[in-house]
Amino acid sequence: MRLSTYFLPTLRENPSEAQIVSHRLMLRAGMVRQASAGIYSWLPLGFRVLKRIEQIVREEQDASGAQELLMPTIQSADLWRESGRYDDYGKEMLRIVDRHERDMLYGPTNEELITDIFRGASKSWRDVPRNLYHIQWKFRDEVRPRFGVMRGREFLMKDAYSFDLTKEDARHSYNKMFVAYLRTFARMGLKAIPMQADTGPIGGDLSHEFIILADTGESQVYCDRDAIEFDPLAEAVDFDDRAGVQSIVDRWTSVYAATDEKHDEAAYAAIPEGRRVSARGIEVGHIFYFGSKYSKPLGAVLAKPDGETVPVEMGSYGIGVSRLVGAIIEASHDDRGIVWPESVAPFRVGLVNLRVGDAACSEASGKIYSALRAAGIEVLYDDRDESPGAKFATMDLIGLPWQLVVGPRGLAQGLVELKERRTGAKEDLPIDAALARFTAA
Ligand code: 5CA
Repeated sequence: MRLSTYFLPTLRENPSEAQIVSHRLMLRAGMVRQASAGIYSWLPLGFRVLKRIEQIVREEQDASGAQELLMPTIQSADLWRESGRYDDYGKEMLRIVDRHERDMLYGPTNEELITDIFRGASKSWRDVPRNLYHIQWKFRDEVRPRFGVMRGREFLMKDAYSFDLTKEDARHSYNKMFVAYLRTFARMGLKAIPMQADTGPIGGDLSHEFIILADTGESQVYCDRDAIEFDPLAEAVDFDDRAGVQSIVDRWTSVYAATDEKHDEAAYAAIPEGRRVSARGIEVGHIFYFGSKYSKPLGAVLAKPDGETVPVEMGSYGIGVSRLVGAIIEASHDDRGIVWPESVAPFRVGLVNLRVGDAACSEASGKIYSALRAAGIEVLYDDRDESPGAKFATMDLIGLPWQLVVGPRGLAQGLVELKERRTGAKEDLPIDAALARFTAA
């Protein structure tokens, strides 16, 4: 992509409405634009990041055995009347009346709709286990939408729903999501800690929030420092191995970690003092086991092998896909801007032509640009006629992992500069060697 033609409305000044760094940087880097309170348009740069995050979420859901489908954003109120949540959900639900005076709503979550889909198609123990998920926009009319995409009214969520015959099977489904979540967040460069949590309007009695520690987080959380040290990607996971999956969950849950609502002072005090962490946290995912809370009222039952029918055992599992964009920035930025982990970066390389009027610089830059593109490397080429200072500032602000700088002085010796955004480390390299850093297998 050539920056001269790219829609990247960056801002020099800090927007006054943004209170936290991720919101400031997302606005300054031209990633999003507010459409109305808590509702955002995703501009090209932000949309790229959102798609990359979504793809990691999808890959890990699929690897765990979940199956993707797509449910609508608009739902009928009747289903929510069946479960009893239509009145309970209160003002957070956006209620809509269609032209035939039918009550509709913009989905804040999908337990009812997925249970309706399942009950129509599944009748016996042979039809489970299933885990169905989608990645779809939600609407919650939050009283105080704030912090940009972190607490929006419209936001993108991955929500999965598991269906099982027995409590033990349902527990395995829960455990699989638990482990898939650990892997998902680790792949984004985040340290997300599973913490015992309250279940709120979703319900149930077993629940974990996945929390990343950040000063700007909205939740107060407590944990043992050991919880921060595990590496979920250190070993491969066989999701069909019940005992293996359970042992991973056990390892995490044996270490104290809880949100404010579930905090246990005595258990916390028992942690050696040097390992106690009391911090602010951002909730990036939340998983629930709620048994038959929805299947009972909605009549989603399964016939057991002996013919007896029982309500299906369910859990639901959410990830805040759009919130993650902000959360990753909270976890990874510096004074000059965003520092994207490679796995979610909107482009891998920023190519900077320092002197656009110079024939040699433009020719060399053009060649590098073509070579990178031919190798399938995503590159944003700054071919604008701007000062070097402005170009460096833009690249640092938008935070691409690598910058390749082509200037007249280096080029006279056949060299370009490769800079790593995270460390600031710079290296002068012959063009071929610089290209080989990205194209070598
Ligand atoms: N049905 C369940 C699980 S699928 C559910 O809705 N869970 S939730 O309410 O905890 O939401 C799941 C995730 O969505 C949260 O962990 C959070 O990361 C994200 N989320 C929730 N509310 C917002 C919001 N207002 N703005 C951005 N992300 C949000």
